[in-house]
Amino acid sequence: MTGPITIERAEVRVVRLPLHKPFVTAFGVQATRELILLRLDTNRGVGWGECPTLPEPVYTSEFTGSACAAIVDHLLPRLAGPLRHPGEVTAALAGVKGHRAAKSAVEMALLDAWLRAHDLNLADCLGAVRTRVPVGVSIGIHERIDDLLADVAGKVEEGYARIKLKIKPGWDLEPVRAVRSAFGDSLPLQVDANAAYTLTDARHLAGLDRFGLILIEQPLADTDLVQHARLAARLETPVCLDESIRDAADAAAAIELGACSVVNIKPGRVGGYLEAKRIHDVCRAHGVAVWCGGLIESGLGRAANLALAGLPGFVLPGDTSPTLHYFPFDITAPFEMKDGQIDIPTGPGLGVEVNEAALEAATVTVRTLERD
Ligand code: NPG
Repeated sequence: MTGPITIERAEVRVVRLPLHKPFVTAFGVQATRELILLRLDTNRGVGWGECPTLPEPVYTSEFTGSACAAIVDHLLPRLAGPLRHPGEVTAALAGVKGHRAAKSAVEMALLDAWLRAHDLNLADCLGAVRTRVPVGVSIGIHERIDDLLADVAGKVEEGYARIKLKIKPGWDLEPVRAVRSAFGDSLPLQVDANAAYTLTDARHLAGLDRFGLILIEQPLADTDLVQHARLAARLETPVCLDESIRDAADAAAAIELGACSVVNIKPGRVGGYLEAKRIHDVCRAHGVAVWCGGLIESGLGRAANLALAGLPGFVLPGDTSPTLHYFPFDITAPFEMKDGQIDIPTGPGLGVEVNEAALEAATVTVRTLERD
């Protein structure tokens, strides 16, 4: 079915998924995972989007409340007319500054509806070159080294293709040293600082060089591109940027400055899957490795992230662990990891279906908007 796509009804739903255990990072403790799910009913059928903000503006400036308001008051009103293709969403929303996670949810829902109407799959549409992707896992900050080692042992046993340790000042060299000495040098290992250091910590961070890490992710503040370039020149460990990269222009600037040699791409952080692909393209053209990050998405976001991770420049395992690693239940069917890999969904659109009973069980609030 071809022809323009028009939004007829929108449902903005805040859901809360329980976590098996709190997720601890340098920016705080998440005891549950609150997400915004967006259902768009269009003249071409239904599409689902996910906005992976946190309840507070501690990872980026967005949060649940700001994203709901952005979607309802500023983004959907700009999409009242017909669109020929979801690729037109970026231009239609360009007048709204920032609010990238909110924009990503809207674009994702329109992509899902449009792809389903054309019986196309997201991975094929983005240009994926593989049918399955290697999967890494992110391990939060622990209070005790023994607990960390037990956690890592479980993940190694499950067969993850790489382990990422969250670090912060006071929890960095020692946990990495302990993991290396317990699991050996061949364990694919990287660390994520979530912007917790400053350039004055350069000498301390160089202490990580002897552990043969794949990379150190976002050691300094998101706006510190020049400082990251200085740090990168002083470390052997490759510097990867996450929070600093909001779009393809940021990626180009970071590469030009020598601020990173690896980029973590999270569609929810950069305004959607199409901008994520543009960042991939810029990095690939410059020989800069990328990998797919995670924001503890539900199965909807995870399915779309797996599709993105199938692109050729994604040469490192992503934070795409099966959602049941985090949640006792999910709103889509669970993903299965085999030999450290997950199959990219192949169905139309995002390739997964929403389980209505699970969705209702997780729902905190729903706001419905009808076209006048
Ligand atoms: O598997 O999705 C995952 C978690 C990966 O560690 C991860 N994400 O800082 O990168 C991060 C962190 C995060 C999670 C950030 C939730 C914000 C919200």
